[in-house]
Amino acid sequence: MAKKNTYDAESISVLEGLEAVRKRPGMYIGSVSTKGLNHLIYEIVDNAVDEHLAGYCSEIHVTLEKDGSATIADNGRGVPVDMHAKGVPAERLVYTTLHAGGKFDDSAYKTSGGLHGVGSSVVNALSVYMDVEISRDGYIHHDRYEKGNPVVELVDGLLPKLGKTRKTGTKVNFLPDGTIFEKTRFKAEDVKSRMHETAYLNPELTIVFEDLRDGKKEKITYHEPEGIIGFIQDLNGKKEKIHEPVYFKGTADGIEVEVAFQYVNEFHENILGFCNNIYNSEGGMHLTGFKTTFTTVINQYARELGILKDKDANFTGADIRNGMTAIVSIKHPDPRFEGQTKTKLDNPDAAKATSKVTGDEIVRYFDRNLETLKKVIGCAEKAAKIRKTEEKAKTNLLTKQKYSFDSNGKLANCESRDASKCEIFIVEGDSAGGSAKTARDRMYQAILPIRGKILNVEKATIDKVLANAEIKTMINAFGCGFSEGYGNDFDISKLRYDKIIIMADADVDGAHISTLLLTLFYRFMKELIDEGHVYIAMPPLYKAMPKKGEEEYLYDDKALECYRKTHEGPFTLQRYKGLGEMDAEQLWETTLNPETRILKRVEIEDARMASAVTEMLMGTEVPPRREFIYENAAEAELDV
Ligand code: TSJ
Repeated sequence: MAKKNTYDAESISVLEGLEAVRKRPGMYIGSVSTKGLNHLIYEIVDNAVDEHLAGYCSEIHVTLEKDGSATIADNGRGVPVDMHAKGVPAERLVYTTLHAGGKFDDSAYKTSGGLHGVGSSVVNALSVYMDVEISRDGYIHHDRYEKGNPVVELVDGLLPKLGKTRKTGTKVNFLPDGTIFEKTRFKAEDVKSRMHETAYLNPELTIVFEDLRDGKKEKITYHEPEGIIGFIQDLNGKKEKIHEPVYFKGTADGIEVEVAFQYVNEFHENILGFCNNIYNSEGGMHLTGFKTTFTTVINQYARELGILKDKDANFTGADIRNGMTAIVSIKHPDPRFEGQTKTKLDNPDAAKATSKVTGDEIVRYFDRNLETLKKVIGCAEKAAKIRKTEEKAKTNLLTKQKYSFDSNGKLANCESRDASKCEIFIVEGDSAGGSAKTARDRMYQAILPIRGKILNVEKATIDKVLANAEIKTMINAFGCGFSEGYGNDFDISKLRYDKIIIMADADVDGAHISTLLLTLFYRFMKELIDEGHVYIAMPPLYKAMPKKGEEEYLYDDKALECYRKTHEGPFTLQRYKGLGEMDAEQLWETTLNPETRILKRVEIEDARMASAVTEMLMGTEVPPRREFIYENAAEAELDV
């Protein structure tokens, strides 16, 4: 942006800055969906975490207030309120200047930082109001903003005082702007999960979460003195562990590296990267450094121990990480991010530092813990064996697959080849599939009926997965292949549909099918989810037919309750038990027609959740699976 060359250019650019945030919020917080909304809280919390990392704050309170606002309070030093060179309190600059944080940070080491280095000023700009109380120097100082603009009059250039206090700390209360966000209800589960994650990454910090909405008084304290070791144990849950968690930490080139890992008896890896306490869902250089060195070291050991003979090829990286759960957390003074969602750590020195610390520390550890080393190598041997068998199976199946595409009669494809407009509905059951084929918009909507329960892909090996007819049809139909531990043949640019819509009954079986499909996508086509192509259709639960007036479809019990309250006169209520009960016209109106249907986009927010999803989807119990589906379903949004 060109800077205006006038005497007050500085103040103009400040306003322009916040205006820009309101104009293009997505640029600053990723999206204006619930995910972006929750990020407002994380952004503020990250500031308080910075204060903790600076050594001054031990507690952070996060409260979802009755009125829909959020309050974040810490017991740090309090944001400086003294007059700044520009004639306003320092605090004003923090909240009105984009990226002001660093200016007041004398530690030169800004260890925390939001999604895109977003500041509290962004939260301010996107809030109806933001109320700030700073306890410091014996007083509670007060400031308030509306849509980013200060509304409190200064007293001799300083903030007014609300009273005296012996404490110190910063308290911020804000209400997100409903004209900017699609929805303004924070999602408690996501916030809790993120706070728990933050507690694991900061073992000396206590985070108190409270949800006071809907007459609730939920209060949870997160304190995890075991740090990332505790995180690993939590991630691994009830899985069968191969050894005790291994932990190490070290510093190289001014970059602090902390790692914990533990192998479980499973067929995949789960390695999470964090930089300055922020989860990097797309991974990055720190993971590269860790993986490369881990592979090299284990291969060296395997040769020294005679497990790999001269003639044997090395284990692949994926062999070695088979069954591994790991957290790689680094602190970098100047992190750069790239990737689709700007969550991939891009600093080459992060790879170097992680590599160095990992090399030094795992050798030190394994030299002293041969039993663990042998178990780890055992996992790699097992994986290598399976890989070799599967490589054969895969080549066989893929060549066969090419021919099976046309002969697969079940897919009723759409006519358009414009992927940006096409949708594919995966429909449970042949009867619903039949109605859907009649009802659909043939130009843009494809229907793929699937029968019964598809394979549980978490439990099956890759050749079984690929041998499953329905899964094969899906892979073929989507057109982008699939990826798994041993190779990445997935190419999202070839995706033939903008929306992949799961259409299942609103009952336990339906939830089970949705869950299995999500697991399949998550494991073999994760980018479909990451890039927001996967949706769940929300067929109505009821149809209300009043004696007088228009019929109305009701999509959940809340809607029914509301209908009962607002509707006068008698009406009959039809309850839909399944998609099969609807005729083609009803199906079109309620579930297929983009003008009237309700879709839920499937989003996976953070590390714990991504892991919990596979966990949940994998287990054998039914209740948590339902929870996953319905919890998301409750957030259904109109797709217009
Ligand atoms: F996001 C935010 F800015 F709104 C915010 C900041 C919200 C919350 C809940 C806390 C904070 C915050 C900032 N807590 N603690 C601080 N610390 C400082 O800003 C601070 C204090 C003293 C000094 C110093 O050098 O004396 C330096 C800084 C950065």
